[in-house]
Amino acid sequence: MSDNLPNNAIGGKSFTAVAINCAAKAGEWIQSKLGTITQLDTKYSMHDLVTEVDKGSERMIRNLVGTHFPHHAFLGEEGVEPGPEASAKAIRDMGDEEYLWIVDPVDGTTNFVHGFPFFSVSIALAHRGQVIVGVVYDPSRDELFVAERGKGAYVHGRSMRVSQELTLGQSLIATGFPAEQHVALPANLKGIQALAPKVRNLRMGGSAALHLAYVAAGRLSGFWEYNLSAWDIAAGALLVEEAGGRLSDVAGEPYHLGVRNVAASNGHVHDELVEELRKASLT
Ligand code: 2AM
Ligand code: CA
Repeated sequence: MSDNLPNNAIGGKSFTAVAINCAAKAGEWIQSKLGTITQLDTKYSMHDLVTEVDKGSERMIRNLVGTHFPHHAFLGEEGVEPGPEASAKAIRDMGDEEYLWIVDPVDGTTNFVHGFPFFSVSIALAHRGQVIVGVVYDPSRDELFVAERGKGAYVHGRSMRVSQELTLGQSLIATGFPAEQHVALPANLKGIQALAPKVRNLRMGGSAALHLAYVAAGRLSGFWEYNLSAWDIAAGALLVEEAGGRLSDVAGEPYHLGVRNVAASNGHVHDELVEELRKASLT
């Protein structure tokens, strides 16, 4: 964070401290609700699930952020109409706010509903379109990933660095199945077909934010996914950058809050990853 940004507000808590507090509180609460889901609603499609826990977690984070920073803007997944057009419009409308909190209260809702322990709370703070704080919390493993622009990335206080693999052949790469079936799913399947024989192996964990945190932590060499929203990516994007990795859209163009098709890596394998995705898209 640059020195001319006001770092404190009510109660003297820094942006990062509030983000950590929100993620930890919400994460602890969603973990306590694991296995209790009785009512399941679908949003955009049968693949797009939402529960009372998503909504409750977002409410909790919104209230806490609002207490400390009442003049900051807030963009949460559950506050936006379902579907890719509405989420793209939301970030177009709000992306330039002076301070914008970008929140996914449960990233990996499908996993949460099924009790598959790979979901997270993702909280980012952007200053005029640039992410300055990113926190991803995995309550199943009690792992808190934190990055502040210019100050590095940390998991439970330990500095994180991306992995060292130099080629796709040495790489463990993750992706995700997009819910949108007409454009994004076929595009992703082409990418999977192209990359599967070229990488050490592929993983599809089901939480984009956590996959990005794993790239930052050096547990994955890279990650790509189509049709994500700002709240899936923003916090993890800063984690990857501050851990020394690279982030772009799948065509290799620089990351910004409006990017929906994302590629992230340890940097070394980035060009190769993007090139394979580009070639696959032409098939
Ligand atoms: P979510 O659980 O917050 O919806 C899984 O591949 C990743 O895609 C998750 O991060 C998931 O986030 C995200 N995702 C984006 N759009 C989705 C949708 N319509 N349905 C399910 N997952 C979606
Ligand atoms: Ca979500």
